[in-house]
Amino acid sequence: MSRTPPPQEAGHDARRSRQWLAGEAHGAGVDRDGLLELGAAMAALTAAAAEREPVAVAAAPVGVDPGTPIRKPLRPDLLRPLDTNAEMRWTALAGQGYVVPNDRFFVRNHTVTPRLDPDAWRLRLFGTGLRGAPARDTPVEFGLDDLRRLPAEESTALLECAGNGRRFYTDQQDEPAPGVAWDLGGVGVARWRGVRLGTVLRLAGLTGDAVDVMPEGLDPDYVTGGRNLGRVRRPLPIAKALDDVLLAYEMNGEPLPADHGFPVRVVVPGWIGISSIKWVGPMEVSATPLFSPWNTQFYRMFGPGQPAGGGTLAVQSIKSAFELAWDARVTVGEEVLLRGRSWSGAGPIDRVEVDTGDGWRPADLVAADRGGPWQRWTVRWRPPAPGRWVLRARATDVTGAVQPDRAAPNDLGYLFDGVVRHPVTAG
Ligand SMILES: Nc1nc2c(c(=O)[nH]1)N[C@H]1C(S)=C(S)[C@@H](COP(=O)(O)O)O[C@H]1N2
Ligand SMILES: [Mo]
Repeated sequence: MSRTPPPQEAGHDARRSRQWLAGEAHGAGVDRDGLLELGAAMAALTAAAAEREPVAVAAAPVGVDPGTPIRKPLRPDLLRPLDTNAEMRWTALAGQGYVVPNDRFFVRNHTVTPRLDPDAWRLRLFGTGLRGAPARDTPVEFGLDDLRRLPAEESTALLECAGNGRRFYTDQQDEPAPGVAWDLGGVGVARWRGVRLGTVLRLAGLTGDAVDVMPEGLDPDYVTGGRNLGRVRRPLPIAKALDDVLLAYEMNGEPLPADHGFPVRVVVPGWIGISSIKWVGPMEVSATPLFSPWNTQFYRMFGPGQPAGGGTLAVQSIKSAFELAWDARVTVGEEVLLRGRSWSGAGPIDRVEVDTGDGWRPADLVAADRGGPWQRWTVRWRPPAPGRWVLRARATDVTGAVQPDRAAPNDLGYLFDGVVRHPVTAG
């Protein structure tokens, strides 16, 4: 659990954007002229439309079984399927400990979970940010055993999709946003074990000139809106890559499950889920800024109040959720112990307040969780009368950020942080 403030990507991104616009950047699948022609607004619309379309899966490379979208059983009491994804049901956390067990951890797949042979698997580093600038087809390689021989580290980190809570832009604010209509279940905390990305980068010959690292997934190419955007990949600034990023091969004490990136994934604490590339294979380390559709077209902040060309998206927003069914039934006059969790990408949670209909009052924070990536809390409530009640929880993090009543919208519906109104019925 890192308490140092996460490196801010804004300055880096501004530089990266200038270079991109000046044509100084490269990157397969980044059609700069195409995107520039469209302009920021059009790019957002295209992305929006694309996200609504069913996913087309490109033909898998010979010898690779494209697999099914999600491999683990989707128990209806634990997970809710959403297209190629599945979100955790918050009731599935009731009575659980700090981490989310693997059987109920949310899955976000752009295409499908691939079947990879761990013996044949290699991490392949290349690019101008490494000594001798190895080419893509003559990379510095690490096998799974090589990584396991390096010093192992454990990190309890939160993973959350940038679109988590998106449905509340529609349901609470009447500001519909395209894309997967996540409730609040696109989030989880796990105990990850692996090797620091920084350790591997240095062994691979990292130079002082490196500015970006781009891990690339081995799942099938992402095809949307009639265009093949290539493999899922997103550049990571070198400062974050050398900070607290892990190449994980275990999740909650088990080998990384297939759906969560077996044999190895990237884990980028505090940052939007797309940074944490699963099934990582090739990894470009570059002395010039890198681009992909996942930091130019998707996972960027478009809309009013955002800079032309879109704003940076890196650190997750602040949220709270009750470990309770939507429209749960409670008994009039009988005390219930309401449980929930709050989290923020900017740092640990300092304070949580709950409103059960008669004003805000402090929730009791679970002491053992203080300083961690999320915070469990409880509040006692005796429903005073039959009928429909609305429960609300709002958190404050260590930076002083508080959940607002209304989230500031953006075209692609990322980073919802508003207070969610959770209905229950007392009878
Ligand atoms: N290779 C690859 N990595 C990926 C994705 C993907 O589709 N392919 N999805 C990303 C997104 S958008 C999120 S939110 C997280 C989800 O991780 P999980 O499925 O383990 O919960 O993985 C990220 N890494
Ligand atoms: Mo995501």
